Amino acid sequence: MKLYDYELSGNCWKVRFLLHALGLPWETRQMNFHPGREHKAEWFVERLNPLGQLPVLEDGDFVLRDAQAILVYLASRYDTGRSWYPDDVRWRGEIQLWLATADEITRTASAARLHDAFGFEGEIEACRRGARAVFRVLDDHLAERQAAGRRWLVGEHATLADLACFPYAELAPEGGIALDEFPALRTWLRDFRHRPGFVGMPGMIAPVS
Ligand SMILES: N[C@@H](CCC(=O)N[C@@H](CS)C(=O)NCC(=O)O)C(=O)O
Repeated sequence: MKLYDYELSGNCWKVRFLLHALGLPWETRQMNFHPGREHKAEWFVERLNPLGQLPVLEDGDFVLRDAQAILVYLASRYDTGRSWYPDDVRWRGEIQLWLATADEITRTASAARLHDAFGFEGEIEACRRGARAVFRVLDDHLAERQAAGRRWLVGEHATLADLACFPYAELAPEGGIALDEFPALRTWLRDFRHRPGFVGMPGMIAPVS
């Protein structure tokens, strides 16, 4: 398996996390995302992702783009314990909802981070506003769950829903989005960081166990 990867990308991080969690061997093709913009190179766009985005996974001759799609594929194919993407159809429906939410977090919080930390252009205030709106939805949901004694977005244990939403919520302060007004979200982030087997990202302070 080969992952077209960028170390500082939250979407690549979630895929690396699952590859580690499932104990799968893989090789990495480090892409010069910044400043090289290698994800927009002709060879990459023509052969791997017409959208010019990371991550992309190759599993033999199977090529898949989009972090959420890759998570579903890896969990469905390789998670023999059916833990990350449980078979229960209602849970799957709910997980799908949070996978779509993760994309909304990328569109807003990740764009704000790219603006602040990488100097990308963009409507920074609109991105921050959008991120706060989606974090409000997450925080309200998690507050209800926590009041009922549950820690995770869906079901009884961490699933792809949590993994998909985690990275760009964790990295939101790098885009100038403070998380003080989202206490349930911050509790959930802490709980996820402290799960056994947590895999961090370069530059991140390791969780104290
Ligand atoms: N829906 C896609 C979004 C991927 C995405 O936005 N990737 C970023 C890196 S984290 C990227 O390649 N951005 C460059 C661009 O959109 O032009 C996914 O989840 O994989």
